[in-house]
Amino acid sequence: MNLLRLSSLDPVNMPQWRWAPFLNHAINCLASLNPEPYPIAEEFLRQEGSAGSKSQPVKVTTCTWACRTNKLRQARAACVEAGSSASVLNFVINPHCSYDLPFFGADLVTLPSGHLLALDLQPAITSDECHTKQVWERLMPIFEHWRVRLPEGGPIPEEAKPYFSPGFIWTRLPLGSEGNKLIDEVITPAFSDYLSLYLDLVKAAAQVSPERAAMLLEGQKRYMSYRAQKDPARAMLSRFHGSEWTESYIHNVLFDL
Ligand code: DBV
Repeated sequence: MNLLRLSSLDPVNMPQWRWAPFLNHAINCLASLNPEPYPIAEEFLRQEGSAGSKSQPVKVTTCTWACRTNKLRQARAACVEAGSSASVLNFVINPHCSYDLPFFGADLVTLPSGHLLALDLQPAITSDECHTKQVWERLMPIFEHWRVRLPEGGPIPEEAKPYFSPGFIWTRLPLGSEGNKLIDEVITPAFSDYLSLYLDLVKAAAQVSPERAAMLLEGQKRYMSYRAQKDPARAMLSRFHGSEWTESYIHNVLFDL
């Protein structure tokens, strides 16, 4: 089996990875937008590491899948497979700032303590309705439909709130059959609905003025620098792959705007 990945569009080959069906679904949906590879250095396309204890090491693999299209600056998936230690899909779509579009954000995280699941269409700016209203009106019915079946994820930091929509799905589920059932019956279709709405918005989006694009870009930069600064995966990735690799991955790949 050849595991070398030469392009960010090559399949992510990680047997046992919990979230493979979600990434595969997203890749299939993005195919209609004519995706090109997104330039990513080889050490970030696939990186091996280890976790666990000296006597019981766990093999860790982190892969990046990414593309760009005429309207999307970057769509990228950070994929972590570490056996019983962790399984993660962090998927963010960053539109070009010349379109009035939110970010698509999904954080699907399995840890020994359970699943942490986040899904949202996140605004670049919250100060103005042109950016949010058209999205939130269509998102809220989808949110209301799915969230009633999920437990609340608990409080999120006050400072993070500007970066979320009112349709933010945020839940914690137990490992095992109860969690798996909710992932199959709720998280899977919710992910699909959020992505499908997002791609409808992308297809319909028309270019904005350079002045408006500059304002959207400022908002996007604020969002990206917040995410890079507060990345909840920093500790985990540093344990798996070292802090130098992790800092470079966070700043130069995951949140590279
Ligand atoms: N989160 C990332 C990236 C990850 C990643 C790039 C490569 O932004 C994984 C992996 N998220 C990740 C991990 C944890 C979380 C937690 C490993 C667990 C950290 C730990 O417990 O050690 C949503 N993700 C979280 C938390 C939130 C989010 C609120 C809990 C943070 C905490 O308790 O401190 N991430 C957040 C969010 C989006 C997102 C809203 C977008 C929808 O991507």
